[in-house]
Amino acid sequence: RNQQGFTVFFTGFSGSGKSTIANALMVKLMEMGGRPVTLLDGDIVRKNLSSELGFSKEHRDLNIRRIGYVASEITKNGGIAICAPIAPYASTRRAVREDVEAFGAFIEVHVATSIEECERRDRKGLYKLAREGKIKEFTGISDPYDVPENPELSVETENVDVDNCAHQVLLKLESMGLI
Ligand code: GGZ
Repeated sequence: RNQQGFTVFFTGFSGSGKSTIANALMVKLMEMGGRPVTLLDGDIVRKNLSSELGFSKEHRDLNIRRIGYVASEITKNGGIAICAPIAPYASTRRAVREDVEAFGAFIEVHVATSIEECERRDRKGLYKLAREGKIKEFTGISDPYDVPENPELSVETENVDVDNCAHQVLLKLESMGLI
């Protein structure tokens, strides 16, 4: 039985469904028992680890590197880390991958829900504020997002429900021999 630690790293727009899928995945992995599961969700990390940071490239990179450091420690100790930040920069995602792969597996999951759909949903009203210029540097509206080129998995929540997305991640982990 494989006891190697690993990190599942979700990336995608605000409102793409990252947190919801990450939570569903966490529940499924916890139900399986065995290794401890730690969720590093975007807004929770920003509240607890990165409260002084904004959304410039420098600050986003710092935020993501902190998440990567914590995930790599969890992975090193044989645990499961689930991360769900936007992580818009490919180079930063690559750096985190390298940090984690020193100790275990890294599974990048692109939550590829389109910006049009995220803006249409606008669950928190942030896209409206971004369009009005009341939030600056908003990812997908006035700030860049590098589309992942070689993620281990790509899912979307326009035509597929959250539970199905989480199940796809489980299948990928199984095929990689991690669970
Ligand atoms: C993007 C922003 C911004 C800007 C505030 N751009 O839906 P949310 O609200 O809960 O998710 C978004 C969250 C993004 O934080 P992350 O730590 O995931 O971003 S990054 O990985 O780039 O560091 C959104 C909210 O914070 N938010 N301002 N300008 N999202």
